[in-house]
Amino acid sequence: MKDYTWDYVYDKAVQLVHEAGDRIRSSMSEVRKVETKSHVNDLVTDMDRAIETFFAERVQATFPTHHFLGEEGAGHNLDVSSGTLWVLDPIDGTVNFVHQQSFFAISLAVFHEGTGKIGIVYDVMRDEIFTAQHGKGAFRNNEKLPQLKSRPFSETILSFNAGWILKDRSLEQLIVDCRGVRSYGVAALEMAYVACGRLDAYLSYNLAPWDIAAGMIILEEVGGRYMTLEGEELTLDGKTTLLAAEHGTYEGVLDRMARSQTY
Ligand code: 2AM
Ligand code: CA
Ligand code: CA
Ligand code: CA
Repeated sequence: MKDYTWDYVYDKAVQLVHEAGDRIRSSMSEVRKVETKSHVNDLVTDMDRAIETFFAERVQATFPTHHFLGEEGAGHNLDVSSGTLWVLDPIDGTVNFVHQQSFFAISLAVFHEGTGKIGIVYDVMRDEIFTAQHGKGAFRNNEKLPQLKSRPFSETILSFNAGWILKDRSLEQLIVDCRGVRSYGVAALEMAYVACGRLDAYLSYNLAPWDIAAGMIILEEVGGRYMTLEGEELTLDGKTTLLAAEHGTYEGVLDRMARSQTY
């Protein structure tokens, strides 16, 4: 078994993400094969699968002892807490990829014995990359991101899927009290946006490990918080709700949700 420094693994991971991004950009004009998965709005394309295969093969060739988990089928029974595990969402925001040809991301995380070591979220069409290495800070296009600062709730921008308002009335007070609500439909990038201060909080109800793994590692490095909406720790062993936010906004969101009436 070979030992690698984390700087080496990080450089390789960033290189693979850029290479995958180039592949996607250079075939944007090709017609995609689009299929549905769990329901009509849950899409997958041949590109999602091709990018996952690209990563799986390259990781296996470069780091034969590492494990690999991807949304489109690779290693779904793997455990985050043992060994070194790469967690990939080849295209986060597939609906945006198909309908808008923009606002989608590659999300890649590397865990070692349960600790998040590397997080990368790459906005392919904007060529904007968010990266973090455990204990070494988070970066946007290689520029270090500052620690998050609180702002009055009346000045916050929140992000969540509009459809959830129909299911959870406790979101109403948030909409009344914040400055604005956005809905991007790309969870990994929305977490990165919280980390760089473009958003103050991101809420979601149904996310998988590959949606949130990289964003968690990036947020950690700027002092952001992430928990389930029920206030429990994220475990990365299945579908979860999520509240990712700057500390002050985090409390502000939970207070308002607790005070509001729910069906
Ligand atoms: P995806 O594009 O990789 O599927 C908005 O839909 C966000 O929620 C996206 O980040 C999307 O990731 C994620 N998501 C998780 N589960 C989903 C599902 N079953 N259907 C659609 N989006 C899902
Ligand atoms: Ca998907
Ligand atoms: Ca996703
Ligand atoms: Ca995906």
